[in-house]
This record gives sequence, structure tokens and C-alpha cells, in this order.
Amino acid sequence: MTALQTGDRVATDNQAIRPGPGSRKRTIDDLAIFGGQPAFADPLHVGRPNLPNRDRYLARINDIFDRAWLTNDGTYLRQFEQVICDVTGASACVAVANGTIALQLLMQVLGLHGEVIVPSLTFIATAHALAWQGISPRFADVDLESCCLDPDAIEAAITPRTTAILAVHLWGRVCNVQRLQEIADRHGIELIFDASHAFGASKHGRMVGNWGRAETFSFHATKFVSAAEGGAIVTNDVELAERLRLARNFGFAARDHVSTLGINGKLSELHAALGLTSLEEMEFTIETNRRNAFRYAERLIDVPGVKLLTTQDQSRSNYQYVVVLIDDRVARIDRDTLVKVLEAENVQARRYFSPGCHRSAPYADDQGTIDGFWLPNTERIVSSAMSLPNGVAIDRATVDTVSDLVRFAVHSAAEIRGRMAARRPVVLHDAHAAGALDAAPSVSAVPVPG
Ligand code: T4K
Repeated sequence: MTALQTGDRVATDNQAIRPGPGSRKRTIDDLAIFGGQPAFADPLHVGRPNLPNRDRYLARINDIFDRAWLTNDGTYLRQFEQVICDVTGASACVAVANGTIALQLLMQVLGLHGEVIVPSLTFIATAHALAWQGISPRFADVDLESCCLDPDAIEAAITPRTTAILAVHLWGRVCNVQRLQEIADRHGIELIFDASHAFGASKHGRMVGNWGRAETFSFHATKFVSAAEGGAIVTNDVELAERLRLARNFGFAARDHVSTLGINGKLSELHAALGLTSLEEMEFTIETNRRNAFRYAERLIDVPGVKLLTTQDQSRSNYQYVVVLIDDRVARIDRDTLVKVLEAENVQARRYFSPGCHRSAPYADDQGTIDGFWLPNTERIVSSAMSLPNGVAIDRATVDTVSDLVRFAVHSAAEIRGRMAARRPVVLHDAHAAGALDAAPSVSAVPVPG
């Protein structure tokens, strides 16, 4: 079968999710949370897979069956790795079973130990991968512009036990890579990136996959390019890639010859074939995501207290994550109430990533209480960020309906609060007003949970 280009589009199994008759809201009684008809009959998930062409995938599955080769360095795995190298321009790609094992393998092979500096504002897997390796995550704050690790916060967090910085290109926003590299070089520590959200993204014309010692990707079902489960480590250090390949396969250097500590981190042929088919449609998916993201921006621009995170300067995004920050002092409705209103309408908006890792088990106690440090920017974003649906099943009519729901909820904030208060007390989240966000920032390492 001839490989398609990454921009080709051949067919779709992605049924558009269209708004229903319940989408027009005139009074708050029309809101589903108060008994009205939901705007969408089917759930509109953040994370709904972008299904690639079924026929092309099934043709590959037939081929896999014909050749009776299901895993272990198969043909599709190698093709998948090659296309990832082509997209990123990096010299080597080691595809693995998921994004979490990608991080763990990388840490293992680099011999990281002690403490690693990491943002708390990330999916929990970033911190868990460290802890699972016996490394203490040392949470540092992010900057409000990029939402990624703040280089100034890193300097303050480095101790004699620090062996690396693990930065995250959150929501596909690229970190301040130059300054992070300068800091890592000055302190003689490793710099690696969790690029799970940033496949296909670039900054100053340089693709994600080419910074630090290595970068990891996730190709989970919810990612815009997906292998159902899958991940990869991408690097320009070919010797490191060879060691990762050994570690991915129990350390086998040859049949019956184990040369190093290894694990099973392999990606099956069925997953690689799905990933490859998904990669063929990535440009189409990015373009759809981009169009939707710009439409959201247009429709939400004048909604008070609702700020959509826009693309960074000199960057190209994959536009998978449409993130809005709700300033409850202006919107007069807090993020969590807004999420509830949308959920009732079948818009499954997500509070990515709340609570921050530093407030989750096992890094905090049962109440989410943490000892000895405070991350003001992280707290601010965590309490206000909401991700809205995007992807190839979303079109302009859907974006408009979701945006109109947000607008309606903000304009009806007082009435909604009143109605909810009549049912049970609702406390408007107002950490800002309480001055809590101005508390003195500091950082400390979280010991590895026993
Ligand atoms: N680092 C970062 C920064 C990450 O964001 C992630 C993963 C990782 C590392 C680890 O990579 P992996 O080991 O996962 O490859 C989801 C994903 O499970 C997770 O992969 C992803 N990040 C994270 C951001 O989102 P959840 O717990 O929020 O949602 P989940 O998996 O239940 O799916 C979200 C929604 O998507 C569901 O409510 C329904 C919809 N959905 C999901 C699946 C799986 C579908 O419609 N169809 C589906 O097949 O974690």
C-alpha cells in the first residue's frame, strides 16, 4: 500500500455532533441544569478520538494477519517511527506502549535519580512517572503567559539532589526552551520534555522533538494523533535511542542475550498501524482544530471574564486543546459552576488539570493539603482553566452553540447563582479576593511516596 501524505484525507467515520432543538436558550429555565432540554443529544467529549480512515486501517490489519507478526519491532512499528521522524525532523524515534512508559524509559536510561524539577500544572502521569522511578518530583511554578515552567522558578528549586528538569509543553504551548537549556547547562543537569500535547507543534520554525536531550509524546485515544494507546521518545542522540530500544524490549541485545535492565514497553503492530493511519490525516486534523479554535476565539472575544488562550508568537500549534480561563471576579460565575452548566447540556468541558499534581495523592494528603510550598500561578490557572471540545467531529455550528452557552451562562450569572443558592449554598470561588494567591511563593520537593 502506498503511504498517504500527512495532509491527505480520504474518508471519515467521525459523525459531526450537531446541536439539537434544546440549544436555543432564552431564559435560565431553558438551561438543562434547571430542567430544560440539553443542547446536545449526545455527549460532546473533550478527548473524543479523531478516527482515521477505517478502510485503510482494516487493510493494514488484514496485512498484519496475513503476515502473522503482531508485535516486537514489526513493519508497522518501524513505519510509524519513520513518519514521526519525518514530521519532527529528529534523527531517532523509539515508539512505545504509551506516553507514561515513554517518560519512565527515558528517565531509567538517563539514570535520573534524586529530585527532578517538574511543573505541577500537568496531567498526573508526568509526576507519577517520576515517582514510579523512585525520583522526587520537585514542583515549580509556571509563568502565566506560556503556562509552562517558569525559568525563574526553576533556579530557586535546584538543589544538590537535582538531576534533571522535566518540562511540559502544556496544551501544545511550547516552553521557553532556550532559557531552560541555559539553566540545565549551567547546572550540569539533564533537560527533557514531556511533549504529550505538542506533537506537530513548532516554535521559531523548529519542531517539537528537537529540544533538550529527548522529548516524549503520547498517542493515547484522546490525542489528536492516536494509536488508541501509544507513545514515543524522540531524540537527536542516536546512541541514547539505541539504549532506549534495548530497554523497551527487556534489555535483549540479541536472542537469549540480555545486556541491560529492561521492561516491556513495546507498541503492538495493531496500535502502530492505527497510529500510522492517524498520522496520514494529521494535517487535516490540525487544520480542522485550527479553524474551530479561531471560531471559538471570535465568538468568545467579548464575553466578560472569559479569556481564550491564543497561539504563542512565532509558534505553530496543533490546536487540540481549546482552553479558556474564567476570571470569576469579572464573569461573576466560577469555572466549576460553568462546567456543571455545560455538562448538563452534554458539553463535557474538562477542568484540565485540576487539582494540580501537588494537591493530588500521593503528593498531598487526603484533603489536598500540601506542606511547605505554594505555586501562585499554578493555583490561578488550575482554578480557572476549562477545556472545550475540539476535533474533527466538531464543526462551526457546534462551536457556535458551545460558545453561545458560555455567553448565556455569563450573562445570566446572577440568576444562575441565585437559583443554585436556593437549592444549596454555592460559594463563588474567590481565592483572588481572599488574597490567597498573593501568599509567599516557595517550592519544595515531594518525597517519593513509600
Ligand atoms: N503527560 C501528559 C502531559 C499527558 O497529558 C498524558 C496523558 C501523559 C503524559 C501520559 O500519556 P499516556 O500514558 O496516557 O499515553 C486523558 C488521557 O487518558 C490521557 O492520555 C491524557 N494525557 C489526558 C490529558 O487525558 P482523562 O482521565 O482526562 O480522560 P479519559 O482518558 O477518560 O478520556 C477523556 C474523555 O474522552 C472521556 O471522558 C470520553 C472521551 N473518550 C475517551 C476515550 C478513551 C472517547 O470518547 N473515546 C475514547 O476512546 O485522561
